Amino acid sequence: MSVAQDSAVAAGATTGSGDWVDGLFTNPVVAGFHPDPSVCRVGEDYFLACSSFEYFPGVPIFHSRDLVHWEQLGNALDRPSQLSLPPETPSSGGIYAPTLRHHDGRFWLIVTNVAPGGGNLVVTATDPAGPWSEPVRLAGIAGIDPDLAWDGEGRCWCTYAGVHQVRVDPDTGETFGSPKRLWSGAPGAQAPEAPHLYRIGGYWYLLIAEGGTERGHAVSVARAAAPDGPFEPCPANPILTHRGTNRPIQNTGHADLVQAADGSWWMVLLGVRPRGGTPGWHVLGRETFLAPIAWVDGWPVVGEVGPAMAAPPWPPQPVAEPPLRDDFDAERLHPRWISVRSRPAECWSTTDRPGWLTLHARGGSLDDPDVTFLGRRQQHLSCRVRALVDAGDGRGGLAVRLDERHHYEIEAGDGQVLVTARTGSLRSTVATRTPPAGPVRLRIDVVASPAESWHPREEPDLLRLGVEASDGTFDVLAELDGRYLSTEVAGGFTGRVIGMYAVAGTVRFDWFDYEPVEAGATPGSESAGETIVAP
Ligand code: 6LW
Repeated sequence: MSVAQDSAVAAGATTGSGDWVDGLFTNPVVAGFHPDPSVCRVGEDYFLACSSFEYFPGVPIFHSRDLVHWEQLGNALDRPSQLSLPPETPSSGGIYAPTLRHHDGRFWLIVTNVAPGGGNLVVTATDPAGPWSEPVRLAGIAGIDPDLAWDGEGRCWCTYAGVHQVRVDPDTGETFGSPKRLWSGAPGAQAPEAPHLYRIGGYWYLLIAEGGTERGHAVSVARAAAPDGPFEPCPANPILTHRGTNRPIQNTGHADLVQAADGSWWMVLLGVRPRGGTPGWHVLGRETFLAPIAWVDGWPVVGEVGPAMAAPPWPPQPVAEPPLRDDFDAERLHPRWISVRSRPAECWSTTDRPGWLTLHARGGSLDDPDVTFLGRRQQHLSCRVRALVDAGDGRGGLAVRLDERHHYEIEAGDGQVLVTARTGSLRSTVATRTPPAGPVRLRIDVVASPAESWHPREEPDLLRLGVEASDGTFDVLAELDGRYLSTEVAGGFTGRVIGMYAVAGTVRFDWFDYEPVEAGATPGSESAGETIVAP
């Protein structure tokens, strides 16, 4: 790797969105748990949607003008009437892969809610920032990963995992005829899914994922003269996979294509960044990556998806980075804040004590499906999170959550601060402290292991949980191995979410800081040359 690439990689690691330095852009372009990307273009504007599983609101929607810098506009499913995730919804259930399209003056989003009473849902909007419509349910489709494509006669085809297809009326949810099996990728390959259907030139192209969303993940393509086949597989399939390689980005698959305004073609896809020894643990979930597409003999060709790649041939259009500190002065919350399954209005407020976020416990703990929790995705391999917490009327604090069975937290209340770790069936209080009276600054530092692991059992990262004094001194109560909050240990489709919670009474938060730390720097260890990256 050249020096230029090195510096681009380092710069890219500092933002949740992609970066663009010296003619290179950095991957991922949407960091943290943002899987199953679907993309469309309207004029010079690109829009992107991702899956969101058990979190509310659901389906984050992003905007970009250069495909590299993305800004979150909102969430398509942000009202309880659109998104029901009852307590029986398991973690990694709920909202699976969406498809986002623009057709006939409207944005269309189709998605599966894999929750009791869910199903395949279509919502529409004229403004992708919202509001999105109430959902229309497609009762005739029993499968995940639905796609919508319209043909020249205005007929709408819904193609979904399997790979199956049926004609639909997305306005009413009606299906016409029986679903038909189209193509299933390589014979014997597991999980043919994530289909997207496009009319490009004289052909209909069917892009799918196969091999499962883990290390065997791949992208394959077939084409036909008609939207319902018969499909001819590309002789070069799979057109993308990183399986069996030592590339830093793994699990590449679940892709979508978009043609840029200048006529060039691009792919968005999911991938992961494992760290540590073997088998490699990814802790941020599946993230969104970008890669250029070439067309050769009528087939799309995509090369290796790298952490730094040649930038598109148009000028960069950076987006405003959200501030490091959320001080809860505004009544509304930034759309990046997500809660577990629901966010009842009576459980949170920014006006109760103006300038503070007030959380009211509602019975459940972090081990339960109905905890009062407000968090954001961890988007950087190394980062520092802190909050000023007033637990005078309750118990709560800061948590790093993968699911109900995998979370670390530092909690204030009853005149004490304690660190608790839940990994699988084991739950343990790791450390306690008696802080001075009054609001307390809780802090969690996530410190990534080096990209090249020196030991086969090395952890992907370390999490330091503790209390910060007003002069910044960090009293570390516990240092915990990050592998237990990874997908390879916990399973599932999500990634880490870091946030605030209340498990008893009322807990108030004056502010919440999330600071990316450059790869190689050591947060919390000033002597080791700490680098906090400005927004
Ligand atoms: C999604 C499937 C997949 O529905 O994982 O990676 C599933 N691909 O297509 C959950 O995101």
